[in-house]
Amino acid sequence: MRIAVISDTHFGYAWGTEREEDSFRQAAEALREADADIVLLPGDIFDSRVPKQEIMKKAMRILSIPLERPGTGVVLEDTINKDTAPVTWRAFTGIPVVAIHGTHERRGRGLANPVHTLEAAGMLVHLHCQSIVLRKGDERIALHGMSGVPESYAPEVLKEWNPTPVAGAMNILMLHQSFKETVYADAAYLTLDDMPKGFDLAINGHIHNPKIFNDHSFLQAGSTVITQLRQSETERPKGYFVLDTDNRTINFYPIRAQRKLIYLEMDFDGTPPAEIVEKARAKLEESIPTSEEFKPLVKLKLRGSLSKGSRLDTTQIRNGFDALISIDNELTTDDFRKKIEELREMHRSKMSVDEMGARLLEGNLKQANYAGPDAQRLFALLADGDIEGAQRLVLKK
Ligand SMILES: [Mn+2]
Repeated sequence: MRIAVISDTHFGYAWGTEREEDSFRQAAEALREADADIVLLPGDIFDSRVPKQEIMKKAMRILSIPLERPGTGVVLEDTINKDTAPVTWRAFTGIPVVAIHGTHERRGRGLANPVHTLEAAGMLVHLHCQSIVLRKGDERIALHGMSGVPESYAPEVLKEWNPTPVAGAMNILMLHQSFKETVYADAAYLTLDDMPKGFDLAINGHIHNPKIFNDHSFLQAGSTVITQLRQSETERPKGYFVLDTDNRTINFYPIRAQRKLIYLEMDFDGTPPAEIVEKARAKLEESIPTSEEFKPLVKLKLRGSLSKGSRLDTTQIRNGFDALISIDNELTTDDFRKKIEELREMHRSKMSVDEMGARLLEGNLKQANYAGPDAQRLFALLADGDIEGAQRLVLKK
């Protein structure tokens, strides 16, 4: 059997912007072209838990694509922990779609999320701590799904669910969580070692860059659309995977109709704004490809410092290019840097908060060429909330 894994489609991402079609177009290509008997959607199908009806309508049209394709003879054999009644529908007329919901769709207990709604419409099978067994000829695939839960609950929910592999079937576990091996450790509670034993493959949504771990036993499915302009997103184009159960291979298929992402970083050191604008525009000029079908996405990160007392207007950098440019202005001015240094120095010398405040006030008054009363006394009055006393002191001068 061939099983397509199409994750984190984020329907409705960037709605109302120039990129509002991206999520739909890219998922549609994957669903139209994936050569598969079953489609798996490991969560974040939608970008929000209560999508607008316009988004719902577009998503339902696109998720009808597999149902309208010629059937491949996959039938439902069994369900575990799940009512069989809703699983007899048109979800099995074409290529069956089996989904879990993710972090972006999760709602409180008792509330319906959009993946529940699609299941009620007969468009897919939704799993949460549930399993179904599908059969094609004499080949059986057991799909076990745990939808996204808050990270800190994940180990407990998984333990309590305690899924058991089905004998005589290939067993696939679907999740939508962070794992210590795949993200910064403090955002994750699960490790790859927490995966229950006896499963042939775990498929995880949630993390947007695709990757295969542990000798093909753990698949990080990635997303079909760019939602964060990170450097890691430039490593591979967006796409989907197809698992072939005959030879146990997992292949990646890039989506053609997608924007190029260009990630640029530039460093400056006390540079005047006019020079930064000129250099940044030259850099964009050489980096942005021309004659792309879709306007490229550009992330430009500016680091270091501006010349003293100056300000940078980033629209002067961005204007006139045929690309969607987002500028991260991390430039500091020397004045600002000096302030930070001062605060650090005060912190190092273990000054009390009062002392630090008085010292800062003194510095600021001096900088403003203020020849008023003693800053220490003024600060003491302000710290006590004696505004009138402070006013009197200032006006006495
Ligand atoms: Mn996601």
